[in-house]
Amino acid sequence: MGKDRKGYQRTYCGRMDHGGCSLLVKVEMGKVVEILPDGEGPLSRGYICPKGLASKEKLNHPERLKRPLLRKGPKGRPEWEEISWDKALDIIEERFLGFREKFGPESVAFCHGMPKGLDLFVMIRLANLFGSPNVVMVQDVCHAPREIAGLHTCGFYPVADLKGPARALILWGSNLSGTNEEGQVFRLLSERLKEGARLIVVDPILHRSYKDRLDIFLPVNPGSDLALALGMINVIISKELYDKEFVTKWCHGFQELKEHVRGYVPEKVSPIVGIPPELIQQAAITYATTKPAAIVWGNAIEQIPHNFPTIRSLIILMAITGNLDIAGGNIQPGEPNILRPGEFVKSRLFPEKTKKMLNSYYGTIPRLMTVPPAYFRKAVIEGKPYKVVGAYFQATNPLITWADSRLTEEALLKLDFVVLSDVYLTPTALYADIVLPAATQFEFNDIGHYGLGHGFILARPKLVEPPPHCWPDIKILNELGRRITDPKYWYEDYEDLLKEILGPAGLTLEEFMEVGILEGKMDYQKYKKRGFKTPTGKVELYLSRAEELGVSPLPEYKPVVPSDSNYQLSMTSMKEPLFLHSSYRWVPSLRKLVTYPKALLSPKTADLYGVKEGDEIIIETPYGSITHILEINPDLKDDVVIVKHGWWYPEVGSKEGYHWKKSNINMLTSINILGKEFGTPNLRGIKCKIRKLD
Ligand SMILES: Nc1nc2c(c(=O)[nH]1)N[C@H]1C(S)=C(S)[C@@H](COP(=O)(O)OP(=O)(O)OC[C@H]3O[C@@H](n4cnc5c(=O)[nH]c(N)nc54)[C@H](O)[C@@H]3O)O[C@H]1N2
Ligand SMILES: Nc1nc2c(c(=O)[nH]1)N[C@H]1C(S)=C(S)[C@@H](COP(=O)(O)OP(=O)(O)OC[C@H]3O[C@@H](n4cnc5c(=O)[nH]c(N)nc54)[C@H](O)[C@@H]3O)O[C@H]1N2
Ligand code: SF4
Ligand SMILES: [Mo]
Repeated sequence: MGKDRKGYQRTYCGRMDHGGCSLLVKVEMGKVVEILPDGEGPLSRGYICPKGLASKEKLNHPERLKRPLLRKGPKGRPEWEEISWDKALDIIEERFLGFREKFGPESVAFCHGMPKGLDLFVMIRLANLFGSPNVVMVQDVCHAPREIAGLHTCGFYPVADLKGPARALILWGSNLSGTNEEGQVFRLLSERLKEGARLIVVDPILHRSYKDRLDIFLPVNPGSDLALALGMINVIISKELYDKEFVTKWCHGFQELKEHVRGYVPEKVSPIVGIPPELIQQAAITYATTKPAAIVWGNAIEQIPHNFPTIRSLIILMAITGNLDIAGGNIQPGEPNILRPGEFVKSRLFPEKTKKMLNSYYGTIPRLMTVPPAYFRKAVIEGKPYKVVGAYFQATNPLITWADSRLTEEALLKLDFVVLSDVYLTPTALYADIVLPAATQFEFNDIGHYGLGHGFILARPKLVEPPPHCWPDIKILNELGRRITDPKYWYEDYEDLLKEILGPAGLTLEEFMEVGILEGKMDYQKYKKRGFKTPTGKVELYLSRAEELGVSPLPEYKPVVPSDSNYQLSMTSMKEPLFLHSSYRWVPSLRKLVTYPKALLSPKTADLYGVKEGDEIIIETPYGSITHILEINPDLKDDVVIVKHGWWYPEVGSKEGYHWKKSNINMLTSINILGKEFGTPNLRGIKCKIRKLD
């Protein structure tokens, strides 16, 4: 990477979504003054979004956190005293070691939001060395279901090969143009479409970016994707469109599957999913007969309690059509030759971890490596299965982002001691005892995409100094590690942690920052040599270990939410394309583009409820109510409300608690129904009603 184009330096975008676009950054007088797209970016090829362009505004924001803060008033109130780093670390050390002594190491939880950089893995290392099995993460609604359902079904996590020669693509509950989900920058999908690949969209809404390039739109009822997939499997098998050779040689339980899906003919599935049977047939035929084809999947398939069978049904589609592990299908990218995450986090020093994790008491599925937030809060509030009294939150805003914000508030109030690191004071930070000011993208050397299964890691070099008292999370954790765990696993200089990872590649940190990207070797159809990594060595259409895992061997559709005549609409969510979750509503140029939280309705549904574009509407579920501004969208299915996720109001100020309840979608969600496998609550397809605010 290094210097390029007359004083611009190259880096990869980070901490604005999963990251991946290459940026050219101009630094003057120690400040980032300009960011441009980089035409030579291997993933983005000249693409950049407004978030990437605006990322420099975070650095010099007047209200950025600049000093460690110690609580002086009651929780929820912004009453603080500025303290030194030494004092902050002394207090954290004393409290965490005190808890370990009194209640055991598991009484301290380490909580992380969306993975942003190497800090997540350093946090897991700290938790392991401290002896706490409880790293709490949003993985219950984000990626763990896909990865682990993949491991149990075909032995790997199958991601769409957008660099390959796909001739058909299904965007299944993924808004790639707005989210660049799974590190798949939208530019790659656009290139495949330009080459003539066919496009099928499965989503209650048809976003503008796909309209001109679309072949088939399946406007699915929120939460019913499993029924749709089973209907498509039925069509593919009954019309004998499956890949007979692959199925015979490499699939376990095809006969059982064939019998099982007889019950899911398109006519029967149609009223559940709200799509005409002919369209289900047409989509199934297109996908099965246009090879290679890839499914690009998003959060919608996993933010539901029945995510395990839903994801399995999609992997079954990939398998029976012969699209698994082929170029242009759904693949397992090879990883670059770097230190493996398990070694980096020192998991071998904590062999009893999985047995001790809070979720193991609820019988979640093996291989889930982080604790679902639902079980963490139950432990804090009820003391079951054991007490959790301390927590360290890093790069997360759970009061807004975890399902059931009321329960999160209760847990935050109940915890004896809360530490939180962020770049800005958030609603959650108002409940912390100590707030730590973090350095962020551009201000320290970081590695992007490590351990995410995307087949590459990206260099994010330090380009400017952070404000004098802001520390990179990696440095904070390194210092804490030296104090509360065996110091021999930590360093004088926290950058040695990055060097550990690069060791096997034979690269120094400087060399890696120069190279920019390390990619694994692409190798298809690996199963031909060594089979699939499952108990039967085949893709398990029928799960051979179902009984032992306590799950059904074939994906079965059962409605999750009973119908309720008081709540006739179905609510679901999507991300704001111009913000990351709850982050950056305080970045001026982005906020100018999206001033209010908006909820979407179709014209017909809006008419039915007597509401107009621009009205402030109340959205109510059995769990709570919030308001959003109404936007009417003709491409949204009737009777569905899409509510944008992540809203609070930084401009209102911390004294007013940022009005964090007012428009926060997770005031409308609950953990009363949780999926057994991953402890996932329902975020897609929640019964609700709306009315105009008087
Ligand atoms: N209803 C509903 N709920 C959802 C979702 C949904 O679709 N619907 N989506 C879910 C998903 S997929 C996810 S991943 C989660 C996300 O949940 P979170 O990860 O909790 O959400 P973020 O808003 O990304 O929180 C990140 C915080 O990190 C801070 N931050 C940014 N950079 C840094 C840094 O360098 N260091 C530190 N210490 N902090 C930093 C930001 O300021 C922000 O406050 O939300 C989940 N919740
Ligand atoms: N701009 C931006 N980019 C992001 C993020 C962000 O917050 N903002 N977050 C990052 C993270 S952590 C993640 S996990 C990814 C998520 O990336 P995506 O999965 O693409 O994100 P979402 O917007 O949650 O959902 C995608 C689509 O699902 C549709 N949908 C809603 N309910 C259903 C349903 O029941 N079935 C189907 N089939 N579709 C449904 C929505 O209308 C939306 O178009 O994005 C990453 N990138
Ligand atoms: S799409 Fe994502 S990686 Fe690309 S510039 Fe925008 S925020 Fe950064
Ligand atoms: Mo996510």
